[in-house]
Amino acid sequence: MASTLNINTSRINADLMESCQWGSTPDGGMNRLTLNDDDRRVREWFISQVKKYGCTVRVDAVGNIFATRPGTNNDLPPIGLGSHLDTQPAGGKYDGIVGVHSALEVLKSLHDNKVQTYAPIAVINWTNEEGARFPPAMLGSGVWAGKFSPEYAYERTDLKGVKLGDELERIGFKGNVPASREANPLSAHYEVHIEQGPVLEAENKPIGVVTGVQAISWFNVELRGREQHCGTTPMDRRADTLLTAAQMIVAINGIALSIPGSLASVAVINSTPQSINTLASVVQFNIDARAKDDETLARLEAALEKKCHEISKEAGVEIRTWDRFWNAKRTVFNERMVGFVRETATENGFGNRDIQSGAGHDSVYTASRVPTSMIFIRCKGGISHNPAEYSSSEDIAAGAQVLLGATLKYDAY
Ligand code: HGY
Ligand code: MN
Ligand code: MN
Ligand code: MN
Repeated sequence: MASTLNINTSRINADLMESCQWGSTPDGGMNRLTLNDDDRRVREWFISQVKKYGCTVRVDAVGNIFATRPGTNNDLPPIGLGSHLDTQPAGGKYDGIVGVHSALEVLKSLHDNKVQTYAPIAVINWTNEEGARFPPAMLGSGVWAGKFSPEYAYERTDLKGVKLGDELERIGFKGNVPASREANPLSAHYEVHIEQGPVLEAENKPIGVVTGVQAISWFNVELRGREQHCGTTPMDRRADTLLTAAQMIVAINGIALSIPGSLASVAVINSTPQSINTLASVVQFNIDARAKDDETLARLEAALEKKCHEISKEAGVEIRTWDRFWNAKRTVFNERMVGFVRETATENGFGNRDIQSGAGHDSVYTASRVPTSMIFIRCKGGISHNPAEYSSSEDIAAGAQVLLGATLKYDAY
């Protein structure tokens, strides 16, 4: 039976629009890169909010923020309700942000109704989920889970050579609490997130019961040729580095199309010396490779590497770097946690559509340590990582309502 406790629809939507003032773009989207001044402002706003609702706040050594509301038994690790406030450079108002606001709304609803949970509740903002400024993605939750060291995170640099650790210091969010699950234990983790795909909208369902996340790898590739004069180097006697990269990008696309359940994308490319009449000597590009399971991803990775080396040999252009610098294994969420989401969604009349996530989330890393699952809400046209990203205020409310219900079910079991 649906919990009688209801979240406040107008409040969660007003809060979300308020917090999006930092980093909003004229086209209605968001550009709030992790640890920039807009991220600092929204972090400060978030902390002011949670303090008003009885939370103690801890900031860990990589800037993860844990806002903990006491329960009856504070010897228990809190139930984590988290997501991320950083966005893509051409992002939307909902990816990650909906999750933090859903957690915030659950906190406010519990507080307003004087409901004391048995376990404490921790509302969490994870640092650098997007990995857009400082690759790889999900870095803050990855450090918490022990996948990366804080030192590795501090050394990650953006395109201007700025280090993540220096930015944390600059904005005052390099916390004095160790960035570890031992220092910030959780008993479980729930995350609300927009689907970022077309399935729920196509089936006219507001809620998705997320059962897991596909496998992901990111590569850095650097090709080395030599500068050559565009006007004097005969077409049949070139080692054209940029052309070779283009041939690889086409091949990468073709290979992913040929392997069912896999995806591969190249969205970043740089070449030097960027002169109209000099053939490039160095080309660097990234590959985002994903697949429904680890075996398919391994097959995709091997095929990409083999084909690109063949192209390189044929072109006489060296592959100087072929570096898989990040891999997140396929994740299967905790059955019991998924069950509570499914029950709550059904009780509230939101359907109970099981769905696998194509996107990575902080819940991938929390799931490697504690029982975890996610709640998806429908988003318009499945658009995401785009200023036109949109979820309706009703669907945002539905996500928070399911989060509240599932959290109370987990707390009570
Ligand atoms: O890359 C992803 O899937 C996520 O947006 N970090
Ligand atoms: Mn996200
Ligand atoms: Mn994202
Ligand atoms: Mn090689």
